[in-house]
Amino acid sequence: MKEYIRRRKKLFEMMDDQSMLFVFAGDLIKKSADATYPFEVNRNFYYLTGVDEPQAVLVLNKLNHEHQTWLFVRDIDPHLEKWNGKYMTQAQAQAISGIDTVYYLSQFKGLLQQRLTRNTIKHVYVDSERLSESDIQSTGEAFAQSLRKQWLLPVNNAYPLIAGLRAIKDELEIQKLKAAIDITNEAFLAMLRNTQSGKYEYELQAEFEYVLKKYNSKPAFDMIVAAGGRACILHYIENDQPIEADTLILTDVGATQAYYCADISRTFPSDGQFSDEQRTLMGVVLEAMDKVIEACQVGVTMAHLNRLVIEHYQERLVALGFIQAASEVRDVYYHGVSHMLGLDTHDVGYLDNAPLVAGNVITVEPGLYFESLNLGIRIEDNILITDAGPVNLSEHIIKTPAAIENYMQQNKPI
Ligand SMILES: [Mn+2]
Repeated sequence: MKEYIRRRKKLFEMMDDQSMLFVFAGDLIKKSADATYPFEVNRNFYYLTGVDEPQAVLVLNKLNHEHQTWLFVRDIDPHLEKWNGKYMTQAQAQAISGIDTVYYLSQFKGLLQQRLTRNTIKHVYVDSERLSESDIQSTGEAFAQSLRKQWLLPVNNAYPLIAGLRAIKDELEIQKLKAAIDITNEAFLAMLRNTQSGKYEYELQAEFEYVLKKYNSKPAFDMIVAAGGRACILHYIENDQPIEADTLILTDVGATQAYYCADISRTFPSDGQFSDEQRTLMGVVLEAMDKVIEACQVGVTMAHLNRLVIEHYQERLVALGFIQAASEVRDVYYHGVSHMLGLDTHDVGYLDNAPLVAGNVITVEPGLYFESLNLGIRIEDNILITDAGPVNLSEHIIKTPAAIENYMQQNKPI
């Protein structure tokens, strides 16, 4: 709760005086007939409140340099509660978010009108990431429009301000990320123990998801279990093919903890043993990885990190004879090496060519994809940037051929 208060305070400090800022939790989305998709809270809203409740609205008021915070939650509907479960009460919302003034949504329009007619508000910020689809306004853009038209107010986008804050993780966020990574590790090992050629890719997926469910965790994204040449498709998520003998299996997986996402890739052999060629290429990727992680220092850009991978591949792959010319690297490595990580797997807050700062958490995920050799390798760790250098949050998840072979030999499927 203290963290949410601290985050809102930082946001207040970025707002102009005589302004209001709106962030919407978002709403349930219809699936079919009377079914909806599971609710996914706007992560900006969650970041600022800790509240995970459809239709809720956060309003920051900055008036004469004073900070006033409002939170709106759904009016209790005893009939719908019998069907869909209890709504969050004002007291619960208060306890989670640390916001003293919690209203019901039915009071939203009246309070807004009251405040705006006093003519003291000069600026409005609206988070355009996800605006409410509820009956406050038919769409969020309509809400912003009505503020412009009806009240002649300049409306700024709050999204970049919040994204900027989210880019720098606080202690609680690091804890959640570590917890997500630990669950991912356990679930990854469950996959390893159950790996055998002849099985289907989705059988490994089932092992992974079973462990997540035991922790009441959810996958951070559609997981990838790609054996053989299918690993060359970067976002292969069908996972529906049988695993061939003596092939590599590329897995790109992540658990969540309170919405914080792990994003881990590991590559391992279908029958517990790497071939010489597979081992050599694994080595090339792991060397790239070490170079990049070492370079994860304050002030460095992601573009620079990616150049390190490409230069390493140019040198090593030519020397080893896997490619003839340095220019061919782009045929076997065709994605970036890093992205931000946090409440979203591809997290917000990184501006192109911006230098990394302390508190950023990024992935390091070099890969190599040789369709001609029927294999793809990706290895991915999650790195915290600090003033004292990189901290590899997923260092304990085994990744070298020796460690993986050892584990698989000692934990063969029954
Ligand atoms: Mn990733």
